[in-house]
Amino acid sequence: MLPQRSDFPEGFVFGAATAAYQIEGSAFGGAGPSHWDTFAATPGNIADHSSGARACEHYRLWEADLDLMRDAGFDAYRFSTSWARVMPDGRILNPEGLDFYDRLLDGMLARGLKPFLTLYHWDLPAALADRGGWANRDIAAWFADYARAVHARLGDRLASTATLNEPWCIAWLSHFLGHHAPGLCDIRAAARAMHHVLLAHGTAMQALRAEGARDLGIVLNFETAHPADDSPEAMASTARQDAIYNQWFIRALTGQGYPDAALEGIGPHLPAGWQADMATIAAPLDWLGVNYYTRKLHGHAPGLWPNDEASDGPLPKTQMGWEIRPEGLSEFLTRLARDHVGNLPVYVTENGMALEAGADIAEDATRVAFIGAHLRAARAALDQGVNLRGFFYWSLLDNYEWAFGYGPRFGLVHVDYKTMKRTPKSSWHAFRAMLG
Ligand code: PNW
Repeated sequence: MLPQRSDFPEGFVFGAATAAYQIEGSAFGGAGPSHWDTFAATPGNIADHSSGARACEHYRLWEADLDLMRDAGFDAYRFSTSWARVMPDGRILNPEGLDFYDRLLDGMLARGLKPFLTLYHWDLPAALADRGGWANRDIAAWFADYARAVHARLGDRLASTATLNEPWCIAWLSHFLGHHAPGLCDIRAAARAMHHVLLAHGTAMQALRAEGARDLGIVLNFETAHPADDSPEAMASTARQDAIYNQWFIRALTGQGYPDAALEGIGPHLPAGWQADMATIAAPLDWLGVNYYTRKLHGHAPGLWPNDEASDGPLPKTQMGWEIRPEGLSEFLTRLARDHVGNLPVYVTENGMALEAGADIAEDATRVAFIGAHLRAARAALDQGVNLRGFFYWSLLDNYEWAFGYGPRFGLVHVDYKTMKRTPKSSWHAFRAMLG
C-alpha cells in the first residue's frame, strides 16, 4: 500500500524519472553517436549485447508516454536532454535535436507536468570522448557551452535544472571500476574525472546564472556503506567507500573540501592546481537531488588501492542483487541536512526497484511494497525537519539498464521491446490511486 497524498505537505512534488539514452532511441532524429553507443558496440560490455539505439522508441512515442504520467496523476517529470542529440559532435548545435525537447516541454506543460531537466545523464558525444572526455579539463568549458545552448532554447519553460546525474557513476564507475562508458580501469583518468565532473558542474552553474537561470541543482547518488564484519580491514574499507561514494561530491559542492580518506589514494592523481578550482565547484545550489537505492557491505580485497569488494548481504534483494533497506533513505536525508546542506531544498530524484518480467507482466505487488516503504522513509525525514520537496520514482518505463541491457525492469509501465506496447503495472495503478 502507498501512503496518501495528504500524508505529505502541500505542494510536495510527485514525479517519475527517465534518462534520454535509456528511452529515446539514439538512432532516431539525427543524434550523433555518444560514448554509450561505442561502449555498447564493444563485445563483452553489455550483458545482452544490446544498445540504446532503439530503447523504448520514446523519440517517436513521447506523447503516449506523457499521457501515462498525466493519467497517473504525477505533478512532474524528470527527464534528460541528450548532449549528442543537441550537439552531434559535442560542439555544434543541431536545431533538430532541440526541436524534439521543445515539443516535449510543450507536451509536459499541456498535461500539467512540471519539467525537471537533467542536462547530462551519461550520453557524452563520442567526438568529445575521443578527446579524452571527462579526463580532459576542457570538458568544463564544453559542458558549459552545451548547458547555455539548451537553456537559451528551453529555459523559459523549465521548473528545475540539474547539471549532472550521479557524478560518482560518471567518474568512478566509468573510469576506475570500468562498468560504464568509457570502460576504463585507470586511477589517473578516474581521479581527473572525479575532479572535472565537479569543475564542469561549477562552470555550468556560473554560465547559467549569468543568463539568469533559476532553480539550479545537481543529482548525487548515495549508498549506505556498512562493514561486512568487525575486522579493522572491513572498517577501513567501509570508511574509504563512504568517502569516495557518499562524501567526495557533497563535501566539495558545499565548500567542505575533499574527504581525507579518499584523498589519500586519489590525491596524487588529481590534476596539478586542483585546489584553485574548489571555489568554482562550491557555487551555491538552489536544491540537491538524492538518488537512493541500496546499501552495500564492505570487506577487504587486497590489491590496487582501493580494491574493496562489496559482499553479499542478508537483506531481501531486488533483481539487481541490491539489498532493500528503506530506512537508509531517511538516514541519508537527515545526515545530508545535518552535515552538509542544512535547510537547502532536497528532492529524492530517484528511487526504485528492478524485477524480472513475470508471467503476468503487469503484476508487481513487490514494487508497490518497496515504494510504500520508501515513501514512509521520506515521510520520516520530513518529520525530522528535512526540507524535502518531492519524490521521483525511477523509472516511468522499463528501459535500457546500461551494462545490464534490457533484462532488469524498473518501470511502473511494462514495455514490450518487440512491439513497443506499453502496459501499466499495479505500481502505476497504485500511484494513480494515490495521486490521480
Ligand atoms: C542510476 N551503482 O544508476 C541511474 O541514474 C539510472 O540511469 C539507472 O537506471 C538507475 O540508477 C538504476 O540502476 C546507477 O553501481 C547505476 O552503484 C549504478 C550504480 C548506482 C546508480
